[in-house]
Amino acid sequence: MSMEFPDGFLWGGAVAANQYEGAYDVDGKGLSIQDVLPKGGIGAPPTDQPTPDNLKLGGIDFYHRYAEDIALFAEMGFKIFRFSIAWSRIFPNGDEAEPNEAGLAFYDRVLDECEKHGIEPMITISHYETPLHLSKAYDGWVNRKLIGFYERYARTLFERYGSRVKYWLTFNEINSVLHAPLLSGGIWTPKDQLSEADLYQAIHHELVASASATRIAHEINPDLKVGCMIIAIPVYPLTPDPNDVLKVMQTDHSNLAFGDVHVRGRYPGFFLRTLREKGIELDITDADREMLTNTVDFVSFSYYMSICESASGGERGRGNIMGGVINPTLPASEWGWQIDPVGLRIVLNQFWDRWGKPLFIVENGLGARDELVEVDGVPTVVDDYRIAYLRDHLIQVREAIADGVELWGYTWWGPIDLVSASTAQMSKRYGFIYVDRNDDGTGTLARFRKKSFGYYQQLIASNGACLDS
Ligand code: BGP
Repeated sequence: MSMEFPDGFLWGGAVAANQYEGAYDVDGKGLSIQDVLPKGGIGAPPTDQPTPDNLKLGGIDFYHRYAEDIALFAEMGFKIFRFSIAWSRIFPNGDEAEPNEAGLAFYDRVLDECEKHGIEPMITISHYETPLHLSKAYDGWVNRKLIGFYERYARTLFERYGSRVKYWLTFNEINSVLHAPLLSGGIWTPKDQLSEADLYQAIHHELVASASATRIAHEINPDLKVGCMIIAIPVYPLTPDPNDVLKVMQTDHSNLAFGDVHVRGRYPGFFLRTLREKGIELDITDADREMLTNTVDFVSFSYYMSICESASGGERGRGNIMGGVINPTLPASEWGWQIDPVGLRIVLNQFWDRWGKPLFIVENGLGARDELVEVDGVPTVVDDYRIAYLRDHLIQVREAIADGVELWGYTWWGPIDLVSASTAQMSKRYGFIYVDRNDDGTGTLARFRKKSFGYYQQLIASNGACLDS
């Protein structure tokens, strides 16, 4: 059965400032937490200063090559381009009263290029790049003051770009703070020393800030569409044992709580139970409660994999931020992320059934090693594996649309190769565009179209119809 993607479906790609802009200290930019991660990966403790082995400092130099790169996105036919703003370009320390004009001007130039090519922008306000000063001096989102700094930053962006940018995301993968407190919550206290009370307080502050940004956006321009952004990860029981199913429900709850608050404007009962059982009394003011009622216009999410859960343990996967028990029925990428196209249809239905809000897939993709070869004298990558991944997932997306899910668009993660968030490698590539940069930092930064470039171009041009050919 073939079912169409809706007219106006927003096809495109997604990136994050800290993984591709480079120019980490240019035009008044302050340091972000990303700049001091050793080698740029997550897991190891941060260092005092940026070190040259951190590939994120140079990224793929989008800061200077944005016009060329956006032209390549336009050649693929992008309708939308999701990018994040580096908070520390706008407020270098995060707690200044006035923004850095040179930083704001850079994103004006990016938006000019998008407009030139008729590409709709989507901005992530905070994507794993808390200004370092906010992290070190305030312990990031543990501190209530972060709400005010974030509000000032968000207001600055809405006022400056609100007439040109309709789609906004408040925090990238907000539920990841449970697993990666520094990356996601800018929390400087090492994870093993962080109390659960402080972690949950930080979560509360982020949720209030997210709702506040939604309120400010709508006040400045009621047509703006503000969404939350969560990691979508279907959880399957390892066996039909009801205890495994219960474990699935509990894991689901800890992920879905974030969407629940954004959509319903209050904490779900199961979340309050968790706090009670942990003996945590959150500092929630009446004004906070009121603020949370500013709910989102849509729900966006990243989707890379599913996991299993079991009440009696089981072998846990490696490489993904959420952990989870390995599913014996699924293949995995070289980095251990289990590939599950049907899972995408399942979460689309789950979210639509649960929240009844329009959905947006803002990340999906395959990290793989690529080999640059010459075909007819032109350097390229024959990435049939990436094409298969894309096609298999979009077939399931189309099924979900046929199931009745309202879906606004799909942005592939990393349409141009960039530095991996979790491992800081260049060699974990997602792009339709190859970038000549290696894990040791060498390379010319030249861009080459991969085979998947042409495939995505056809997909967009046919509004998904070429999935059948
Ligand atoms: C998501 C992040 C992205 C991104 C992607 C792929 O969790 O929002 O920033 O990088 O995962 O992950 P990685 O780069 O680690 O392969």
